Amino acid sequence: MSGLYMLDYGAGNVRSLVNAVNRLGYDIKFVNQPSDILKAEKLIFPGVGAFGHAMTALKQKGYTEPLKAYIASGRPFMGICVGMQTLFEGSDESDEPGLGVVPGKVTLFDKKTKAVPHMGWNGAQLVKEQTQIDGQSVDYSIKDESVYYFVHSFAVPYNEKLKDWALTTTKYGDEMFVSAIQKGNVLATQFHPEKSGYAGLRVLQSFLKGTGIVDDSKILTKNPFGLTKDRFTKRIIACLDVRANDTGDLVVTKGDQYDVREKEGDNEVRNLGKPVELAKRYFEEGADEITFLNITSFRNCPLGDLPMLEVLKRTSETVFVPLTIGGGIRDVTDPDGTVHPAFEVAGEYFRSGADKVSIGSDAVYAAEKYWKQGKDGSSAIETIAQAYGAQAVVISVDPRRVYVQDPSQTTHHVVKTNQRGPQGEEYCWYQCTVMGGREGRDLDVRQLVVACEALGAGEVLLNCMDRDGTNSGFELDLIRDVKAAVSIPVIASSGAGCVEHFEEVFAKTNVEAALAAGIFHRKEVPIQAVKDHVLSCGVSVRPIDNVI
Ligand code: 1PR
Repeated sequence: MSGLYMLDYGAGNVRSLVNAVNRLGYDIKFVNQPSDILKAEKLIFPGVGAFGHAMTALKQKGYTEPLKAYIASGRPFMGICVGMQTLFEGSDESDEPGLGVVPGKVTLFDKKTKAVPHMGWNGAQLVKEQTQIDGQSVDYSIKDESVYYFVHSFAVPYNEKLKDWALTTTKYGDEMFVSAIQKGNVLATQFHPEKSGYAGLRVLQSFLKGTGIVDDSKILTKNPFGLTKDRFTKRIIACLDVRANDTGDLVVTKGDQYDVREKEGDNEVRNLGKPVELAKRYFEEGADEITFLNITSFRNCPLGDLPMLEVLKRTSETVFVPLTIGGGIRDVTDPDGTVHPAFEVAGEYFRSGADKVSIGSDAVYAAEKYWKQGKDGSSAIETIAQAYGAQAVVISVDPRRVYVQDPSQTTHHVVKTNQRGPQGEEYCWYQCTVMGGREGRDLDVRQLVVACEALGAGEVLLNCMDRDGTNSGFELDLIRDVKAAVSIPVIASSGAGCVEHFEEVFAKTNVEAALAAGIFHRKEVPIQAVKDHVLSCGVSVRPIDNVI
């Protein structure tokens, strides 16, 4: 197919979609000017970031009218995420009007009843059925038994007026929203097919292979009430700490309480494999997300030479679940003195295939500043979230316990801990560190996460230095405390040693995801075993799927 085009307005990770389309055996061209839209035979619009930003960008590039004309012409159109939302009349996220192709307005999820953004894997209940098969199948290979990757804070609540448009509905906590629409030549999904593993690739393939046009007269609609269940799953994440070893090769390493050198022999950096290969293996084995942490990012490196850019580019060719990159997301100065703001650094990563960036040290500095002087819009968290959306900004927390005999001995937020201190202390506060744990700061984790949520972060990756690499289980006191302090999703990290630790963290805290490194790298516990075990304990997880 020579007329397949993608409408990109430069707001994020479209590389993954291009890679997914290529993986399915198709070439796709970018729309570079308004006339390209009118030339297209099939058009995909993957919106990323904020609704207002998307609509303004369409307007500035002169795409709005050609896009409406294209859709009205009856040629196949597929919108993804914000690319679906822009089809509506407007959004609570912005005063900019939408394209108005579909009636209704996009609204914000209720944060009081659940973590927002809705970030993770959830079902898509089909509410349309075809009475007769010919040409394009109405369901575009979306299956009731599959789950798909969502990441959004705004959605379109289902109502009767959308009956003709709603293809699937999804329940998140107490709210039911339209998760895919379809009518005639228009298909759009709130979820990301290019990030939804093989289940998502099948949806994309169905659009690419088929006519992209459905005869609406042959469709039966179903009432979604009672049919749509909340099938939001807990995520299992594989984390790859990456650095150069002593001979300069980029390797996946893993520390014990952040010390990544072998304890015996030549004290080499522990080498547990190659980043791109390991990421691919974890994707095939069922990881719901992959996180790369560049753990020596505090060393200066020119922006263009960042070794992780290449790792991401290659990984995103074969891995179709969300990719997070951390380490060095801050203002960077090249040897020639050129300063690249964190926002630009993050942009490079998004264009290379990252879906989220994770900010460690810089988040601590931003929180310290926030508590002194409030928000001024200049932090990396704020600037990146503003352009790419809160869901693209994770904060990576590297805390360690500081024991006190009595809460009155510190001004910091104290937790009664199950892990008594060396002098039998029953209390501790969790101290934030920077530069991979090398420096402790006068800031506790609660101060950090509250400030970062206020600045616009969309997720917390919660490590614990005392647990890292110990295989002794997750730091439950810390996790519960952070969950109680924020409404954004939290990933529990550090200490996983066996499948029961995942059962425990999901049973005893309400975290959205659990991450592990060492046990996966050393092949001690397969991802499948983790999923099988927690599923047998009643925890919903994404089924492992490895064929298109
Ligand atoms: O400060 O924004 O440049 O980010 C640096 C990033 O690198 C931070 O996210 C920080 O956590 C990470 N980092 C720095 N030094 C180390 C180190 O290990 N020496 N790794 C490091 C942190 C911890 C986890 C680990 C879990 C699970 N690694 O990510 O994967 O603890 O491990 P386990 O399952 O084996 O227990 P910036």
